[in-house]
Amino acid sequence: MGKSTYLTALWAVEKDGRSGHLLTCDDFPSDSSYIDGMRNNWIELKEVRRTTFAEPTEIVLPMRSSRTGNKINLAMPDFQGEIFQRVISNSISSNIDEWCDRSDGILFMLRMPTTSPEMLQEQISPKTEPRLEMEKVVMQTKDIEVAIQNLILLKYLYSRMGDCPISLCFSLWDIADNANNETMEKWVKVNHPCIYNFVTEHFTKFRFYGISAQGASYEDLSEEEGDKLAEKTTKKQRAYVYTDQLSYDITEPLYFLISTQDED
Ligand SMILES: Nc1nc2c(ncn2[C@@H]2O[C@H](COP(=O)(O)OP(=O)(O)OP(=O)(O)O)[C@@H](O)[C@H]2O)c(=O)[nH]1
Ligand SMILES: [Mg+2]
Repeated sequence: MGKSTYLTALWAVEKDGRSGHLLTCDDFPSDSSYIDGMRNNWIELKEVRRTTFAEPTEIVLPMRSSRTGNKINLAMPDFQGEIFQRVISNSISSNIDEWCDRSDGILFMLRMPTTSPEMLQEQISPKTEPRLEMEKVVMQTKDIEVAIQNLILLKYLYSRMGDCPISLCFSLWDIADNANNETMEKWVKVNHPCIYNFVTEHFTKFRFYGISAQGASYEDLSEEEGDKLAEKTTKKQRAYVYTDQLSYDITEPLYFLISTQDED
């Protein structure tokens, strides 16, 4: 969750090549109509549309490293989240396999549902109707716990791409619960130990990020909050990433994937 919004924020912030971030645009993509359309929504604090197409749309951004000046053509797919559910049900399209084969690294975007104590309470409440006719219940992909779905996806990516660099990003970070300001690595270890273990045991080059591509939730924004966000948009200080501190350089998770290639 949050893939298209992140790509949109990236384009909106880096488009003019003057951000001073690790990566910034060096030229215009050959066709920017797709991301330009979403960018307008992002600037106006409106949701980007749900991605409807099944096959990945390739977005290629010609970028430059501010460390070395090297030019880097960043190719990223935007696709409907459901595509990966096909990996889980073992019906992977050859297109996805091909994407994996020609990629240098993984930007894995996930959002884990937060389970409130009330919800748990409800599930075990004696008032809850027992599930009748159990023999008729057919297990579906959507019934698999989100953490397990993500593990299956990571396993597929690892089997296809091997030990490549990976940035594991928790999206919608502005509404995440990290009251103690733990470092991202510690937060993932404590809150999502299965994912933490899989990543650290299989990949040598990994980093964990929190990403807020919108800067805030758009729901119930007061006029004042909207004005503040608009001001941040102008200053390129709305979207941010978090590792052990907050940074407005949302190219950090991408740069991490290619940093070993970006040498003088
Ligand atoms: N609070 C908050 N909400 C966000 C953020 N990024 C995305 N969202 C919301 O999360 C929902 C999904 O975001 P998308 O960017 O469309 O997610 P996606 O991964 O592209 O989803 P599909 O294309 O449908 O697979 C939308 O309602 C967004 O408004 C964020 O940084 N903060
Ligand atoms: Mg999308």
